Amino acid sequence: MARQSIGDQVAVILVRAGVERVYGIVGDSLNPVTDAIRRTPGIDWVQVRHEEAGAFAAGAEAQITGRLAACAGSAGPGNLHLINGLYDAHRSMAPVVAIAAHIPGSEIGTGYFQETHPDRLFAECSHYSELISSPGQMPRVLQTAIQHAVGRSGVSVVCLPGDVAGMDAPAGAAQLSLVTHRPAIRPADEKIAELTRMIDDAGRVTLFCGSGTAGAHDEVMALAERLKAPVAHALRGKEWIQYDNPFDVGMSGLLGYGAAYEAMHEADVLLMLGTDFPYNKFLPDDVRIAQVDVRPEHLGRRCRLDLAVWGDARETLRAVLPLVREKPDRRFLDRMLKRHAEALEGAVAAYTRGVERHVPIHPEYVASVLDEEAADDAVFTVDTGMCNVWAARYLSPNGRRRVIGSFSHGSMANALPQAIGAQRAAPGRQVVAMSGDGGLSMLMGELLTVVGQSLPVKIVLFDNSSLAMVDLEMMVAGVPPYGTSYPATDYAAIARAAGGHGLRVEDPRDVREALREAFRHDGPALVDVVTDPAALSIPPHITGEQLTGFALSASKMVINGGVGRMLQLARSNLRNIPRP
Ligand SMILES: Cc1ncc(C[n+]2csc(CCOP(=O)(O)OP(=O)(O)O)c2C)c(N)n1
Ligand SMILES: [Mg+2]
Repeated sequence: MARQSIGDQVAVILVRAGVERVYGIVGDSLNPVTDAIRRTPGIDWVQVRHEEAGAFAAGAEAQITGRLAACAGSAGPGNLHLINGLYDAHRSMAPVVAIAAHIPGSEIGTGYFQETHPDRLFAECSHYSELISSPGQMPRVLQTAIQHAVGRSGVSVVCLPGDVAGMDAPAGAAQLSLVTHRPAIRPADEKIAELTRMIDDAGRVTLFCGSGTAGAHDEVMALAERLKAPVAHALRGKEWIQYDNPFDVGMSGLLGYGAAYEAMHEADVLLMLGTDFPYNKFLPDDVRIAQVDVRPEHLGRRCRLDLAVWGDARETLRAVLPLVREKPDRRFLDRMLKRHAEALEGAVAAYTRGVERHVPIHPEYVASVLDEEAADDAVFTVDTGMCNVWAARYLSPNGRRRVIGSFSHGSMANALPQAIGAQRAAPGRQVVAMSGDGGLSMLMGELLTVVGQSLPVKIVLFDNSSLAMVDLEMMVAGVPPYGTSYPATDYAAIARAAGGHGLRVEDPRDVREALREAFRHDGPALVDVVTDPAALSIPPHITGEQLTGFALSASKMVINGGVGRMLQLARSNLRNIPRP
């Protein structure tokens, strides 16, 4: 057999782990790895303009496919740039392995050119971060990294000095058996029995669902039907739970809407399913709570629990469903469904009047038209900032669409690089980046990646010439907006100059046709919609005490706004309530 270097072995093992591409930027310490990728069938190099974008892209790919994805950076600054994207992937529980190339092993600890300590640097945003200092550590360290990323759903980092990457690998060592999928976790029988008892003993039960209910739509609906339970969700649960849901009472949290808060507070038992929802101010403290999570370390870290259940949401519900007694009384559910519909009617009446004529263009109008025009299986990537609000309120999930954002890490500039990863992973799918102008300009070099690689990503830019989310925070905190505005910029012209299709929209009557044109266009397109920076109404009853500190998260206030097509769903659910 021909000589295999450590770099070759990295490429071969990544292929065996199901990795099809590595996002990054080359550099001398990384050359043995990139050269191996060039020569190894089944794996490609995807060149980006900023390593952070490569990490975001890998995280998005993993979230779309559910499989391991990879990124890489060269020694020192090259891999340092990965860090923010890796944080995001890690906190989104996306399995990603990062190859952080390192200075020559003999120079570590001498203050050498580009020296950092990547194994330390990445410790906080990974399950596993190790330095390979001798060829004998391969392939076990890479295998361990892969299995941490896959098994614990998150990031692993392998720090590989360039000289070691070029050394001969132990013969035949790449022939190893790898774990590439996580098994289902079913709680112990005693826990299932306890959960069943707790539910049976309760009059009113509400379910609160997070991203851990991915793939459990049927089971959640079956349990809600059996218990006549309102079903609330967190932002990350929305795409899995809100559609085809006769029990929907909306979303909890800062961007929440509907009757989620009431349903969770007026229940006897709250069942939290696969959610690590961070804002404990929105959780009740006088209701019995059971929490089901695949990560035991998540259990009870947001609120006091009466029952902690370690397991997958789907497996747990499958085990509990045949055991729990049916509850015939649907009065609580019906009351919450009515409350929900009323709340949505109120929001629509207050916020969407005349938006189709409003200049500057109302962002909520753009989001509602986007929801109508986008494909039924579109992937939306959503920038942190006001786009989160528009996506939460206006994108209608259907079980086939996906919505990816930086929902746990909360980083700006995620949408465009995540769109690159989503489009690479799903070349035939419509991928739409909902970008803020602050977010887009932060990693704007990736426009060149999209154009250069002819990725047909559609960027819908909410161009309000401001960091509007922060404007809002300052307003709520009672301080004057400062450092939040940008000069008007024609991003459509920039997109055209980069070689893409660029459309600038200033008249609301042109929004729909511009989106249609972008979707018809067989290649990358940017629709630069000039939107109103002051689009949000602060609820009038915000008071002094609620406005201190990190005001929005410290209060139970939700940001008000329209609610898109959710109103129709709520109205049709009301029609399902049996007449007395
Ligand atoms: C990397 C990073 N820097 C700063 C912030 C703080 N921050 C949160 S949202 C936001 C404004 C985003 O502006 P833009 O992308 O234009 O969206 P808008 O809110 O205006 O719609 C800022 C500065 C952050 N979350 N991430
Ligand atoms: Mg903005």
